[in-house]
Amino acid sequence: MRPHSAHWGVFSAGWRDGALVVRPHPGDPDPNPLIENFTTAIHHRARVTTPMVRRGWLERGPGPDARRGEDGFVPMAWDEVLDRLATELRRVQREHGCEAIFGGSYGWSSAGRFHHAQSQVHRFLNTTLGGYVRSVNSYSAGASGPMLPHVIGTMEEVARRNVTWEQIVEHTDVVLAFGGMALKNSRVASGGISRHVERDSMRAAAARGCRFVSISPLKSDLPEEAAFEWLPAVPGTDTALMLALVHQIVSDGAHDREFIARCCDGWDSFEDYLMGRSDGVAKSCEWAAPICGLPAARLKALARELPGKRVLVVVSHSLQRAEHGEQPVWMGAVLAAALGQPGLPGGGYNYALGTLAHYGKRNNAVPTAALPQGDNAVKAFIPVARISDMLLNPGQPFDYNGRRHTYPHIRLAYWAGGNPFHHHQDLRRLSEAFRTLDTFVVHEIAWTATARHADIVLPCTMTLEREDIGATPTDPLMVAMHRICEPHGLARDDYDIFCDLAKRLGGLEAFSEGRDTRQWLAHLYERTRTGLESQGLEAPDFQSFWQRGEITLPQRDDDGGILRAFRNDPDGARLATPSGKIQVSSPTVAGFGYADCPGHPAWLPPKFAPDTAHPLWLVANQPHTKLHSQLDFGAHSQASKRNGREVCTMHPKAASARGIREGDIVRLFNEIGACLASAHLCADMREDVVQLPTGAWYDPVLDASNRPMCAHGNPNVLTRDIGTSSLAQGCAGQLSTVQVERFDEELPPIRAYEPPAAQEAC
Ligand SMILES: Nc1nc2c(c(=O)[nH]1)N[C@H]1C(S)=C(S)[C@@H](COP(=O)(O)OP(=O)(O)OC[C@H]3O[C@@H](n4cnc5c(=O)[nH]c(N)nc54)[C@H](O)[C@@H]3O)O[C@H]1N2
Ligand SMILES: Nc1nc2c(c(=O)[nH]1)N[C@H]1C(S)=C(S)[C@@H](COP(=O)(O)OP(=O)(O)OC[C@H]3O[C@@H](n4cnc5c(=O)[nH]c(N)nc54)[C@H](O)[C@@H]3O)O[C@H]1N2
Ligand SMILES: [Mo]
Repeated sequence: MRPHSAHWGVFSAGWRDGALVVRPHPGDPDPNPLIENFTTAIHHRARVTTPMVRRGWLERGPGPDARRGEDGFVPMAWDEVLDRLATELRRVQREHGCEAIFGGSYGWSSAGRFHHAQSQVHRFLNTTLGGYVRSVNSYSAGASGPMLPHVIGTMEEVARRNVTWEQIVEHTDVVLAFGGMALKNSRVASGGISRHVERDSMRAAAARGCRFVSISPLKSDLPEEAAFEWLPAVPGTDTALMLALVHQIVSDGAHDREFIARCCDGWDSFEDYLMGRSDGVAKSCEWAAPICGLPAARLKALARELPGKRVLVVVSHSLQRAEHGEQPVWMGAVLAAALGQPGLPGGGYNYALGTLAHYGKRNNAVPTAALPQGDNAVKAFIPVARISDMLLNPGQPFDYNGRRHTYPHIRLAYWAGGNPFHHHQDLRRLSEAFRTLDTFVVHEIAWTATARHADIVLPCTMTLEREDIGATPTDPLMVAMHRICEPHGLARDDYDIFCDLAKRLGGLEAFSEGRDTRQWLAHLYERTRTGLESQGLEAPDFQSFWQRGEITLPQRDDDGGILRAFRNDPDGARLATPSGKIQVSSPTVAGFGYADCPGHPAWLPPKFAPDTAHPLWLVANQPHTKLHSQLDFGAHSQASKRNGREVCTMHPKAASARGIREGDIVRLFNEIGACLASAHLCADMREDVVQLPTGAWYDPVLDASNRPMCAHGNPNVLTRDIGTSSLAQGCAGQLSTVQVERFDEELPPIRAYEPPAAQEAC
């Protein structure tokens, strides 16, 4: 057994009687079952075994093509495919400049820090061609990333260097968890996670008397260990609920005036809005109750339990992955400020705590490995979730964070380490968008829908087939990720593919700096070693680290980050906002003049809410059996499917009104698209919600009436490709509106994992 690491846990792996066996790290108190997905994935038929070129591209050359996604593929030897790709990269650069190359290439790829595919592709494009059109922000935090710095501080500070689980166990009286804190989510961290502490921390806090309140459409968003109270609010209405709590607290005169005067800016104009002095609508509990679908008395009672307590407000990533997603992120900070809590141990506002294992943790006191990406000479960029808009609207303007920009005209897109047919919305529109390209290049381990839409598919190794370093700044264990098996088929490391391409483009030295993989690992490890050495700690050399398989890094004191420092000394440790204080209102944001993101947090009713045609909310959240779409074909993910389909969960009353029983195959649909799923009935959820997680591989087919649908259950055929607002333009894929009906036609087979048959060129 040898050590290895994934975004979902540290483990060791080896072969027993011809089968791959994985064992969680012995120090992990609550291991993540997702590691089981590896056991059957490694040689699965869905793996890409050889370089492939789309037949239409080969026969007619680069150019827009409606057959992308449906065409056949021709296998090609590595040397020939890399020659052709190098020639095409040069052509695009010569004819259109690097502004025509999209290398934004979003995606999580795998945990090793050297083979981090996004860093590899960015470094390659920077060092060999001079740059590429990039993307900013993430699908995780598309709205909060740009919003939080206007209000309180960067995402990193507010999410990652703030309240710890240790503080919650010791100090917190009430955790208000908007969007819950589901263990399925906090089991994951990019770069790896060695100890899953969330379950035990919640249990210990609850045992001490800490009260957890989960505001979420699904009861399953907090574990039993938290012994929580559940407020099943209507999706997308958290801002109204928070406004009502603050309205009640202010009406009772229970807000912390001293903290507000000392640490906040712009309270008065917000209070005018809150109390209805500026718009004639008091944001009272009676006002919010019908919006949120909760009794006013319950909201009032909750508001009255908060003043004087150590209260922690948590807003999950999911809340901001929706129309007007900026508002709950801002309002969460204002709620905590009204209670005077920011900066207190275990109190205040910790955006996103519980949504990933990065948050609620101490930070390492030494740096960990990261591959430098080089300099990008191209200035053009897009907010990451505007990919289809960019490809479909070259030359058109778009708003972002107070400025107006223009979409570049992209001819070539280069993707490594991500699956846009997992992460993006309105997948049929995305298909159309990729068809506008001259050339689409994808490095993949498996035949995802993204690979199927590519012109050039290059098979890359998966993590178990190569050596790497697993590390993240919020986990003390740095892991020597040993190779567990040989590459599948002709797969090669992303790094080696880029080296061979760089050589053809005359940029090998700049890209590789003359190092092979082992030499890079030793080079990247050196930063950590010197960090240890400079603190007088044991600083093993690379060979010793590699032989030991892991090393435990020192961590910083639990000092409460910028918010504690600011609370203790508002003048000396000003926040990085324009006023140096918490911006309850923001003249900067008001100055942008966006109707969809005004100058203080506000309730903005969604444009897309349930109606008679689509009466149910769709909650398209993270899957509990995999990370995104990764290893969807693996054992653990497959075991949760029924009839090969993804499972959607709905309330028994919503089901019986539609003649749907447990296990029936249903069709979910709206004006965007449709998909099949197997229905699971559950009373612990709102009646007006159907939940279908992301992650099932896109499997487009036509039904008996020739209407397109996904046979497998990918919810992104149902989500709208709209930005959260003109400010952040983030992904709004968490919520949609749908109708559901029993599907009585003959079931189409699932073909998502069948590789395209190798064809001969004509
Ligand atoms: N409707 C809806 N949509 C969502 C969300 C939602 O809540 N609702 N959530 C969003 C969020 S938060 C996120 S982060 C995104 C996630 O979206 P992605 O990060 O794009 O999803 P992954 O499935 O992790 O994609 C990683 C891909 O990299 C491949 N890969 C793995 N290792 C390697 C490697 O070493 N090299 C290369 N070249 N490839 C590799 C995997 O096979 C996989 O296809 O989805 C977003 N989409
Ligand atoms: N197992 C697993 N864990 C993961 C991931 C994964 O793919 N698989 N992905 C990881 C990544 S990249 C990220 S960014 C995080 C994402 O973290 P999140 O985005 O927070 O995770 P989700 O599961 O999408 O959403 C959490 C819960 O929010 C609730 N919710 C949805 N809409 C609303 C709303 O309007 N109001 C309220 N109050 N609640 C709402 C849903 O019931 C949902 O279960 O998860 C990480 N963890
Ligand atoms: Mo994410």
